[in-house]
Amino acid sequence: MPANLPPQYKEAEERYRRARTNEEKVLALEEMLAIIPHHKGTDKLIAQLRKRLSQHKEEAKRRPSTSRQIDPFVVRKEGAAQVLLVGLPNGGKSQILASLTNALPIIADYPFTTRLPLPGMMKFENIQIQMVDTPPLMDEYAESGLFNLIRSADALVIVLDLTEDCRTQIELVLEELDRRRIRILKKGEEKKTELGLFYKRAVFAGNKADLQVAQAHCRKLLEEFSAIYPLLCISAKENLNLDELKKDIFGILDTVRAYTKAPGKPADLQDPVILPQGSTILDFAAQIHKDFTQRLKFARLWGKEKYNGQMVQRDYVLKDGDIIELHT
Ligand SMILES: Nc1nc2c(ncn2[C@@H]2O[C@H](COP(=O)(O)OP(=O)(O)O)[C@@H](O)[C@H]2O)c(=O)[nH]1
Ligand SMILES: [Mg+2]
Repeated sequence: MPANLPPQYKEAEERYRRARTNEEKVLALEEMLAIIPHHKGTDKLIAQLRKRLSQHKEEAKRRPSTSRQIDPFVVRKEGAAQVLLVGLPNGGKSQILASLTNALPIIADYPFTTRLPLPGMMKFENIQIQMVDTPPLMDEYAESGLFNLIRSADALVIVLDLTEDCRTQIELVLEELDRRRIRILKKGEEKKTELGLFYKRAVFAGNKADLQVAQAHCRKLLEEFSAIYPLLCISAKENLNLDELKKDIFGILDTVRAYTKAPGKPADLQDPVILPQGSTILDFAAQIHKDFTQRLKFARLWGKEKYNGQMVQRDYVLKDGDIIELHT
């Protein structure tokens, strides 16, 4: 075994040793091959790894993992919404997850460090949003699982690398999504339901804004695209604009937060009821208690702009921040 292999290699090798399925072994081996330095001393090892990789791939084809096994590309939704970090390799998706949540992804400057989705919870004001780090869009191994995950997500953060031209990256990403019948909605565009097509809202985040080379690309990105998509430049490493990013993420979720209030008592603003935009007082009541939908007579409302305890009917459409007193 050649000396001075990087620690990441050792970690991947450990994952390989512990892997129980062929799929897991393939992932670990590909990672090892991506990390291993190429020189005379490693030639033999690389050849061995390649051979083993093709054996495991063959094996995996012949004996696909049984259905009992848990699919790592299915991420159970938690919190108010599930938002995916997607993009090309090295944009900083994993770094963004690390900066926004408590999750501990592997972050490194070689491509394909992230092979499986990894969730983490992000606090935004009084709610928790689930952020999910994902493998890059052109990862063949991840392909079908990844695009299924994207189809079921509530929204996306499309991560761009500001050290390179962003228009090219945007075109590539949109093309990859489009090939899988996933369309990104433009600003102001209504959510559509069309057979066989998946419409998603997304924030475009140009990352690495801390770097000097990023400045010109950031300006160009804002100039060209900010009229079309929600967009901003951030630095996940230096915590630049991350609060703005959180706001933008909440903004594309198409959800409202409403609060219950008992007569004569203040509302509990720590515990919102989270509903899709367009929800009514009746939808709100149904969330609080099944019976309320039958028994509800009217509601009083305290909103941001007007309605000082004003009476509203069951079909009143909620706005973010509404406080509601239900009367039965
Ligand atoms: N300067 C700078 N580098 C970053 C930033 N975010 C990530 N990186 C670096 O970019 C490389 C790729 O990051 P990673 O999160 O693994 O990218 P991923 O492939 O999209 O998950 C790593 O070397 C990171 O340290 C940032 O905000 N600023
Ligand atoms: Mg990554």
